[in-house]
Amino acid sequence: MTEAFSLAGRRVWVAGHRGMVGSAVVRRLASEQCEVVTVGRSEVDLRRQDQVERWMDATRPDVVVLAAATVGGIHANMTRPADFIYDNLVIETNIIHAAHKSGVAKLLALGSSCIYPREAPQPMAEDMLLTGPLEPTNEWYAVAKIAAIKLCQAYREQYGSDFISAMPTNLYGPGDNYHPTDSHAVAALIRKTHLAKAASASTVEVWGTGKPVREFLFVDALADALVFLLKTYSGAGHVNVGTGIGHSIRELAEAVVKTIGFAGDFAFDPAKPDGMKVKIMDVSRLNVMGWKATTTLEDGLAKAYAWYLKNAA
Ligand code: GFB
Repeated sequence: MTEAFSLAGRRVWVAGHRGMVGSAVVRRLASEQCEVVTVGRSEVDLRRQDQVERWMDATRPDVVVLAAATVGGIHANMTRPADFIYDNLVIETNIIHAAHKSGVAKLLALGSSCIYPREAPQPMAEDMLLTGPLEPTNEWYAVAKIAAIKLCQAYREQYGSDFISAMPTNLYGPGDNYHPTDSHAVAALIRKTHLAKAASASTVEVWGTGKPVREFLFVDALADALVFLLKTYSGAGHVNVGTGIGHSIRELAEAVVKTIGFAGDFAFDPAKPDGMKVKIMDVSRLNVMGWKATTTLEDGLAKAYAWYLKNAA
């Protein structure tokens, strides 16, 4: 691997270090020769431009990983559209503009596979962006994340800033949010299956039909890919980060049940939304650059469940 950008001796601000992605990035950066800086919510509200700019002026990071975001699963996205569009737009705008003003050498913004059109051909390649209408169950979040890509491109074009963006697929792992309704599918199914087993229930509830197909990436693998991109990639185009492998929600639920050892059946609830029918990324661009996901769903789920048992059960 040729290193175009060295992290050695750099001060790296991980914005969103308490979240699942940010905390994985902090873990991964521990094996780099850099200084990691973070700031808590009580000190800096990232939705406040003055607070973000003051923090940047005082801290002067060389590198920013923009992992701060208001996130959630399909239900959270559908019920809190204003939070999802406002929080994310303003956080990205504040951080990216402050990074430009304080002369940050490299910034990496995080997006999501939901930026792609609802009817995009599968797997979805980077050039499918803005080729059609978005999936309505997450369009507010998607619009904000598309804006992040465009912000990076605009500052690159006008000021030559080395701002890049990466679009991860559906994520899971240590530090995930296990909220009963607002979590993503993996965390929700781990929690519900664990509780069903503990209660000796005969079924575990699965939202929707079980037919939608998703791609699941273990968050520590994502963190490794992000460090790889920071070191090796500079360009206007966003980069997909995933496994390229799709699983139906039924298959996911089966894998979770196997991990936890639950003997009951599934109770599908078709009144709950399925969301996008299929969402799989084309990750050939990242693979050609030299990074490939290696964690299997089985291994990743075992680690996620171990974290849940220790921290959230
Ligand atoms: O992970 P998830 O909430 O989000 O749901 P999306 C994925 C699929 O799992 C949907 C089904 O078809 C759900 O109906 N599912 C089954 C469940 N049981 C459950 C459950 O108990 N909880 C949840 N949450 N789902 C997200 C976007 O969409 O994708 C985010 O909402 C983000 O903004 C993320 O972009 C990547 O994959 O549908």
